[in-house]
Amino acid sequence: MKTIVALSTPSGSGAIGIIRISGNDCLSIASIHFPKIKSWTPRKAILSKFYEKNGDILDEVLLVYFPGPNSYTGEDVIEISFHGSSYILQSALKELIQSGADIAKAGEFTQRAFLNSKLDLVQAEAVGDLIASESRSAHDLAMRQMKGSVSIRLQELRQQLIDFAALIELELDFVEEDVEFAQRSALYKLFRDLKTEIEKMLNTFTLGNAIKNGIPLILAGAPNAGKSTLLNRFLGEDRAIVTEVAGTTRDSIEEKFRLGDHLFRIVDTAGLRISKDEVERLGIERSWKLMSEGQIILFLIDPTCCSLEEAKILEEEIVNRSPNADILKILTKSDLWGDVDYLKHFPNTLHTGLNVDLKNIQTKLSSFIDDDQWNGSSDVLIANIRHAEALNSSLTSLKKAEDGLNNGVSGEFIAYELKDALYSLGSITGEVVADDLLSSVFGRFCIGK
Ligand SMILES: Nc1nc2c(ncn2[C@@H]2O[C@H](COP(=O)(O)OP(=O)(O)OP(=O)(O)O)[C@@H](O)[C@H]2O)c(=O)[nH]1
Ligand SMILES: [Mg+2]
Repeated sequence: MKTIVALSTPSGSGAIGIIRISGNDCLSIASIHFPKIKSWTPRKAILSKFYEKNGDILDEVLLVYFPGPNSYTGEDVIEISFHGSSYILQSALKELIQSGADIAKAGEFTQRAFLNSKLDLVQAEAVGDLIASESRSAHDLAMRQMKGSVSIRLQELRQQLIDFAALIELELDFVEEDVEFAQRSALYKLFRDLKTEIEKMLNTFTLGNAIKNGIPLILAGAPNAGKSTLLNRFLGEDRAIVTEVAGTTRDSIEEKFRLGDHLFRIVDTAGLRISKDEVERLGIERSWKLMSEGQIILFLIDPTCCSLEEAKILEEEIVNRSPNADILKILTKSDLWGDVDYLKHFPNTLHTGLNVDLKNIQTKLSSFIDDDQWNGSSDVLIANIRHAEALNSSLTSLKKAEDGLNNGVSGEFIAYELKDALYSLGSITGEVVADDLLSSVFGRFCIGK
């Protein structure tokens, strides 16, 4: 394989910038630019000057040599810490390319690590997730996947299927003798167990995905309820326009913010009412759609202008249209309440108002996650859509095989479906790899990773 080179730190200037080289010719290429290094001691920081081909000194650097296979990629790797000037880094890259290295493609270092069995595909993807993590929980999730908890569980599932598939194949070889190596009752049990296990893993996807990409929160309620005000308070900036005009927000506004250990994706929406205004109507349609997809809806009610009856009607409609969402009611503008009679109809409801601390709402939001599988013993959390899709297709194959068994179809058919299920499970960790899989997985990485 060609030796590759890339800048592994962000581009632009910084205190240092690290260039990474990997491949068989790593040492011979580097030696051109470090003629003074006589002994490349492995895994020891070496201080040396980087020479351009014309003999000029470009920089004084610190470098580390990791001979393969004990390196990130499994190949010979050299990491060079330059002073972080974009001129120095671009010049060094140009020099190394002229000396024979190829510029690395996105994710190519990690792809090589995968090809050299340094990590499996789930772990490689976890490296990408770790780099992208924006909260403690997303970081923890990536670390768990890197440790291989998902991979180990998948390996166990696959092994059980492989053992059975082998027995069924054996039967096919002896079809004339009409022998049954794979006991049908055990096969039923295996299907049941595997299906339960895979369904359990799939059920963790909503949570895993929310932890990775942000827990979706939808701000909903009548116009003027104080939705945009609350959005701005969460973000700590004047992101959305706030006015006393009902119907200020038209288009939805989405932002991320971190609260405690978790990342949230909050969406401010157009206030819900019957409107003749075309733009506002479209905004309201969008609000309903978002709510039907949302996981947690913050339903804001302003008791000073929304009658009890109106509030109840709106609540009912929200519940009907978003049956799967958690709905958190919040009464707003507590500083204006005075003696509002209907507060007793909303006991223990959270509230906001001028100068009211958001602590209670924040605690409640965190509890949606903390009480869930996150803190539980479930080590295996699916957070990647690719993994969820593969689990789904293995489940479909297992169900087909089970139906086939019920209907007394031939061993050949069952063997075929088992192979399909095995293929889908194997594609998650990369034990079986379709042509376009690697480029789609590693293409999402940044260059130099
Ligand atoms: N006194 C008081 N006024 C508030 C409070 N929260 C919001 N307001 C005011 O209520 C009005 C409406 O607030 P917004 O945040 O724009 O309400 P909204 O729900 O986004 O309204 P639409 O975008 O029209 O749907 C503004 O004049 C705010 O200043 C509060 O806690 N106390
Ligand atoms: Mg608004």
